Amino acid sequence: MAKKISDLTGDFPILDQSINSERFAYLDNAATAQKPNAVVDKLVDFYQHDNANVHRGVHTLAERATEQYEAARVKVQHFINAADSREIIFTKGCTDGLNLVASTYGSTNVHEGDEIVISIMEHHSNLIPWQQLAIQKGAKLKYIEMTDEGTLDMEDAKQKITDKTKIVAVAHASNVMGTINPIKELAALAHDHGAVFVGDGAQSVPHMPVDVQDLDVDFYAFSGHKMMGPTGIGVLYGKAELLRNMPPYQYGGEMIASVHRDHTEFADIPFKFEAGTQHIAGAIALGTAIDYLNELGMDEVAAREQELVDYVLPQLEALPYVTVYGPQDPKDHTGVIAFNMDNLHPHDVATALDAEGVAVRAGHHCAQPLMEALGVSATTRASFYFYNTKEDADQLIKAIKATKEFFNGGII
Ligand code: C6P
Repeated sequence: MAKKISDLTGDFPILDQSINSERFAYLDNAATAQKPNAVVDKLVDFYQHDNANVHRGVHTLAERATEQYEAARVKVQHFINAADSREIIFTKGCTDGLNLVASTYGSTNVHEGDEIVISIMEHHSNLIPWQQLAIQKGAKLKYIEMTDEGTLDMEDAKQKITDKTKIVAVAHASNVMGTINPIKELAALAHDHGAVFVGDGAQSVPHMPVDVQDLDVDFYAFSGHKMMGPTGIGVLYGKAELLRNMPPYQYGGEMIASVHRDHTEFADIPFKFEAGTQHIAGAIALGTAIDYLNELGMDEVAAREQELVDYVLPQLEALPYVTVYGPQDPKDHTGVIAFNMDNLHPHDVATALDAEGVAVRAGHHCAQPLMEALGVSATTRASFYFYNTKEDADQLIKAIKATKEFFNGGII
């Protein structure tokens, strides 16, 4: 039977505690999501009953572990609607997946004088690999700027993506402003110019239905831990034809067909890109997180977050001493909201909110060029997931007002 968002009672014991003697509102989901019991239990169950290395043994546990690991790959395939499970590569996380593409596809297809196009709102994980590749190859790195509204400037994208472009790499959703980017349009633009499109799905896959075939992205990376899976496991989706033509990322066990004294034949995809023992339990537990999300339904998950943003964003925008960055219209937003309070450093704000039981993140959010474009050095960021409630939103607003009052000597 499908699970209802209104009935998650007991699934997330971590949320059910007081912090600093206050009710706990966990609003740091963009950094990492909390894990339901089902995911934690799966990890324990695997290690207690089925633990073995995969693809290597013929004994019963090895077969059980392999079966579950490969079943997890198929779950991921269906979750993002990839055409083939061999297009799903297990990685350490989103960062690892993006580095994989830059150092394999990138290093063989980008040459001197070529161009790589990213956006100004990229997380460093989807920026530095391309920046370093451009430096190594003598290629040019170009940035698509954003509008005053905090959305991607598509007119600028049309100018920046040209026949010189080899790779376009953009986040599906910003980890700072919550902006949802039109990556289907960007992928089409890239293809019109013979370039490939790399999507950073770290802040989208956990929060909305994603269909990689419909988006027609060539590569798409995301992390398990932001969608309730364990840390240390992630996914890189790549179109089979591209993956097959790429050199391996790392060399070692598991990724070979045969090894000789002077040469090696590599395994077919996905194994060619999974050298060494992988995070087997992590992949299996990520499969459990996907089961959980499927039971809720990704449309429901997205609708719930929309409901929360509809509720909280106008309240934040109405506070005269608060500046919200990014789209003003809740419908252009994921559950990620960045803001600053007048004359207060975001770290002080986050510390004050913590004292009120509200967990948020403060800093540059690994997006320093974006901070520069916004004209700030840091922001406070509240990020919601489907298990958050209107009470959490109320507590955030109340805590912001209390912080203002505290730093203003009692005057709001
Ligand atoms: N953003 C945040 O608090 P890893 O660390 O590999 O799981 O994910 C990297 C990453 C890549 N792209 C985007 C858009 C991201 O948001 C992140 C991770 C976290 O915003 C940690 S810095």
